[in-house]
Amino acid sequence: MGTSLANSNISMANNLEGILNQAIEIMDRLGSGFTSFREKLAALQGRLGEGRFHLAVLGQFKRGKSTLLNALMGEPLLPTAVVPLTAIPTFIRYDHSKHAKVSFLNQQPAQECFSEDPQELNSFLAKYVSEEENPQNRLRVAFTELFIAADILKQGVVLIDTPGIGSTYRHNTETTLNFLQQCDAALFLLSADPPITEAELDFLKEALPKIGKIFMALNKTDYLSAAEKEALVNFLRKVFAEKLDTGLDLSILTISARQGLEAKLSGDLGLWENSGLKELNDHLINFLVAEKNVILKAAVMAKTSALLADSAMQIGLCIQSLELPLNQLEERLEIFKDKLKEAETEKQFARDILNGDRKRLLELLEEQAKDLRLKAQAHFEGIIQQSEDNLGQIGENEVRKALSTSIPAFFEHELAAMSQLFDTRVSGLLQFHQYKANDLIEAVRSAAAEIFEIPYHPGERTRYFELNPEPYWVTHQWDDSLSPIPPEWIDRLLPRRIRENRIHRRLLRLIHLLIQRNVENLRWATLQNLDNTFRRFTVEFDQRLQDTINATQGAIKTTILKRSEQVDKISEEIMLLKKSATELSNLQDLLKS
Ligand SMILES: Nc1nc2c(ncn2[C@@H]2O[C@H](COP(=O)(O)OP(=O)(O)O)[C@@H](O)[C@H]2O)c(=O)[nH]1
Ligand SMILES: [Mg+2]
Repeated sequence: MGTSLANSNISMANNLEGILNQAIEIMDRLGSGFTSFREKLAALQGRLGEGRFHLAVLGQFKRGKSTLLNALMGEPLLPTAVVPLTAIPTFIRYDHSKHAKVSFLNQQPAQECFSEDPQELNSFLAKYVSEEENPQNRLRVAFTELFIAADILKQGVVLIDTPGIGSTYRHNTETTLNFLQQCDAALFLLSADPPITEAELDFLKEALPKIGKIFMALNKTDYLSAAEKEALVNFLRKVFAEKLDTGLDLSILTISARQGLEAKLSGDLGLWENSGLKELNDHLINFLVAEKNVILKAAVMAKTSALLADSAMQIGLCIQSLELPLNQLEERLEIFKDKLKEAETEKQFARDILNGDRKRLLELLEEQAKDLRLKAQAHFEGIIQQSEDNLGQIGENEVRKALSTSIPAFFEHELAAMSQLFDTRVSGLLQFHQYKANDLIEAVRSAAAEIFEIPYHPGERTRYFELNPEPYWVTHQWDDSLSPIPPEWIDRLLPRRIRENRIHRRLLRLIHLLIQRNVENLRWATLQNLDNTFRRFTVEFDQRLQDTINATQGAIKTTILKRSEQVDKISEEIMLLKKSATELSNLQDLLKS
């Protein structure tokens, strides 16, 4: 056995992946007491590999979004030149086997199509996403996915073909906005025909404050001269500067998605560059992904560092347990157990406060639901009133139609407001509880360090708990089942005033029913969300505390068992532990540099 502890024979890696690899190797060597560290380090390794980046492509119908995405993938997989169903996004993800998948709003199982032929996948998707083949989304599609091993997706980029903005239904815009908030960046596509519309400007006004990063590209420049391109870009810049008074980056890439796709299909590098897609691809994607990776790396690094510190402490404990006289060791173990009992009481106390907070949030939810019922009542009664004013009488079917179109818009908006309110409240609360939880865990660790006289490394204090790691598409089905009905025969026989009263009462009952159902939908969804979040938090906290306790107690107990072994075996063990401790501390230094 070598004795030079300082010159560890491991060649030090200088990147995070390398540090993680070596740390895992060290844990492997240390054996059974360190498997939980090994698992966590391996999980971090996995996370580093799959940090996804969500880029949404936005723009009005026919700007060339699907063509552009096809060009970036290098194959005509997405249907183009179709009237799109504006409520359905397509997520494009990396996968070795090329296929498309359709998920539905109801419980119906997802449909998949595996094929190497782009045309086949294209036709499969067209069946679900085009107005022609799936009028008014009769098939109840929620979203579609495309899986392909395209280079651009390799680094974890997820491309999203979004519903066209500025469409007939206002609530689609709302849905898009809610969704965008969780994307990493957006590419807004314009084209010459006409360069920009009111609807697009309105959308941008609302979207800009919500999206972290937005890039502009002018598409279909293949039929423009250089002078025309320049004039258009200048015009757009001027419009943006005037109408969108934000600190918007006004650079606008000029591209031709059609040429880009041609170039990819024929392998014509010159055309690829000319089409502007090379620049878009390289600059936008590489730059953004690099930036995201920096953030992800920082988070993984902080967690790695905390794990290394934890394992170093555990090694210290193992060494102490081998070196201290047995009776002293057992005495200290008893003292530590008392500390753990205190921690258990503290934990219970924290749990009670958490439950109280949860209960108050649920009460708030009930209040919100009550207010929403009243608000909805006023809103929809207003619609009846307006219709009566316009027609001079009650047109039952007109009112039903008006209600049916305004329901999704109204509730989509309320859903966004409600989510925002609860997100803010929940994250504020959990931040506080996170802080308490960290304190408690640190108390256990520092008690262990003190009692067993080992160096104390404070653990990571940043947030462990993360809300919403993936953007989700809001796929609520609002109940607007209001098909026109024939008036009841009896209505016709009644005098006008009585007839109108009957219809009025019928409409009020209908409103009442619809409000009950839709508010209940919303209340239920929020309740589930709250419950899940709190449950996850509690489970995660318990796990961390238990891990900390197990690490400490477990290390000592397993080491005590080893003390019955022969003296030279014990000293070999101590040697291994000390060597590993040095290696870990070197890795720590590397992480910090
Ligand atoms: N000339 C020209 N036409 C394009 C270009 N990109 C898309 N188009 C055409 O514009 C139409 C709409 O494209 P599509 O990708 O379906 O637009 P989307 O509705 O925004 O997804 C199709 O007929 C495309 O062929 C381009 O760069 N140049
Ligand atoms: Mg499209």
